[in-house]
Amino acid sequence: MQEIVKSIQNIALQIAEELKYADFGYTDHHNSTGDTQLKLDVKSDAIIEAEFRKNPLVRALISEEKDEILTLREDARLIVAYDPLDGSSLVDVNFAVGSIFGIYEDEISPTNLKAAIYCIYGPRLEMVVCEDAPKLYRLNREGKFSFVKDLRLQQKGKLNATGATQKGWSEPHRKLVRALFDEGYRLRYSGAMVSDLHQILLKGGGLFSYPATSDHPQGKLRVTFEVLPFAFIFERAGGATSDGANGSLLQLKIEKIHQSSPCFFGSKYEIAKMHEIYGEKN
Ligand code: AHM
Ligand code: MG
Repeated sequence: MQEIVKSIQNIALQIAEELKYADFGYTDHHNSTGDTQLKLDVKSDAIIEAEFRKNPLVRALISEEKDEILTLREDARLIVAYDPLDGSSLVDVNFAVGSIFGIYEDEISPTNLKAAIYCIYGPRLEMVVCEDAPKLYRLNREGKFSFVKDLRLQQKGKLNATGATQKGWSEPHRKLVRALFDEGYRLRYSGAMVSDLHQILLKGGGLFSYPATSDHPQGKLRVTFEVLPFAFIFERAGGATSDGANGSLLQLKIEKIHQSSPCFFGSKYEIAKMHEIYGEKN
């Protein structure tokens, strides 16, 4: 996995540089989810593809910005699924954004997920690498990523981050959000899942949810390169996850590379609370 981490470090340095100076206007193209691609989405995708083309361990790439799986070589085992620039529509307002990577062996399924890595481009350049447990690294003055600490969630947090338009929320979701605020939770939601989940991990707990809504019953966030990598990290940090109906996100079945799922990531307390409220007869 060290070779993959090295490739992602090179990627992070290049994308961070682009973010500082490049044009962040729109292209004339849409990706498979229907979003208009920003020049920075396309540029970040190209940086990642070029870097993994040099890595002999990578067989194929699945990207938010590519309609199909891209095979690089047949004699390797790893498939890297990635969101090149999560939260890219927030670059114009200068918020922190990120890149997310799921490293799968042989095929795309939760049990074949061997590592999850994300980079966050904020005031500092940071990277979380998770195989057995998530570890935080930060770029130092010498231009190297140095280890900062292990990330561990407490049983219960204080933050509540929930996405999608409220007019499309279900009754159980409204109740859950209300219940957490009534317990004293604070609202935190930037609109970039990397930043919002990073905040919950670093502050020790809380709930991030992107629920099913009336207009998007399968939610918005994509399973292979957004939901599963973060589910892997949260569960290995001592937290829990759910799709809102069947339990852990790490039990999802993958049918299409761009499929989405409702998703909940948190400490154990908030996920239990979610099951309690979603399970009630309404
Ligand atoms: P993106 O990958 O096109 O940037 O979209 C994903 C983002 C997530 O980072 C974030 O949690 C969500 O979309 C925000 O959506 P909404 O504004 O509907 O809450
Ligand atoms: Mg994204």
